[in-house]
Amino acid sequence: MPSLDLDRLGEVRTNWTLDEARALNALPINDLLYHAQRVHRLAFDPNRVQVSTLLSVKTGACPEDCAYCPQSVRHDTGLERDEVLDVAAVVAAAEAARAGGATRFCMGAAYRSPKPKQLEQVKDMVRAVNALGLETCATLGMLSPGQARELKDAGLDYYNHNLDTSEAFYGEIITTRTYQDRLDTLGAVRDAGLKVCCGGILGMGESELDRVQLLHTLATLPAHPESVPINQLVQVKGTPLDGLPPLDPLDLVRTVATARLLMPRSYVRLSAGRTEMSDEVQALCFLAGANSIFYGERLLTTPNPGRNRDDELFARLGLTRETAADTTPAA
Ligand code: SAM
Ligand code: DTB
Ligand code: SF4
Repeated sequence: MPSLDLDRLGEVRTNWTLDEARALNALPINDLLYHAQRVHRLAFDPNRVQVSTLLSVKTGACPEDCAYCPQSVRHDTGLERDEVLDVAAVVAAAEAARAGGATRFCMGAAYRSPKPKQLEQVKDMVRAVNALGLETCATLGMLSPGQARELKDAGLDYYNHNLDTSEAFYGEIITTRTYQDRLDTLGAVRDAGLKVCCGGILGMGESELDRVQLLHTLATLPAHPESVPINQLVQVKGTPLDGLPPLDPLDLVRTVATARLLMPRSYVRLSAGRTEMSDEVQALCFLAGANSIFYGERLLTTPNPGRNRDDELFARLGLTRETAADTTPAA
């Protein structure tokens, strides 16, 4: 075990060694949670949580073979293929999200990478959602540097593109694009001046080392992603990963805490999979430094705890939602 300088935790570093990351993840849970919560408090209000709402603007028939995903054309999940939504439908959903209290609206499309016409459609959506005073995020698959710049120019705030797992385990999950393709998209997004939202999925049969390697890769990018979604696999019938043994909830908590320690100023989002989590597990994740969730009835194609359920949870835990005033820079 390398010597870990626990007093230095809280500094933003991109030179973590894998051994340091492994040692953090392996701390006794009380030490891990103590340091994660201590570090969380250096940069954030510990009782405030940012909330985003998702909308699938183009669902299903995706050519990629991601083993977890209900939208892949390779898996028979019974999901209807939908045409791209029109701007009016997107605006209506964004208005409902804003009225419900979300500060960011994330538009997802089941693309390998957007075609020029598809990018124009999303740019129109971004302009319309921005005009409502919401932050915007999009997740459309791989982007070229030029496409990333076009989205930035249209006013997009964040781009979500996940590494999903470690480079070593990645080949077990996706064969139709490489880890390097993902890193290249992340580089294009960063260079365009967009904020980066990048994380992964737990519970796909990966090892603890895979989880730590994923976090280590994220934390040693040239700059930390502003937002790090930690998804728990939502098992969907018809996908190859359906029926895997469930993730140990304490492994989820450890991953959140290690993400908090490695990327002290990033938002760590407790993302997919919350319908399967108890209030107590979610409370431990917030203690471990998670400070963002998806809010609303649906993720992209699968259910999410509804707003009422989450309002009850927040009341039970004494948490409050970030408001637009928290996220809008003072003029
Ligand atoms: N097609 C684009 C892409 O993959 O980049 C954007 C949409 S894709 C659905 C966005 C992310 O959702 C994936 O990278 C994956 O991390 C997550 N995701 C998809 N299906 C999931 C599932 N069943 N459980 C948990 N996360 C999932
Ligand atoms: C992320 O990391 N998780 C979200 C968002 N980014 C796009 C998506 C979760 C999708 C869960 C499966 C579904 O609803 O289709
Ligand atoms: Fe397609 Fe994205 Fe699903 Fe992979 S995760 S199959 S790229 S929609």
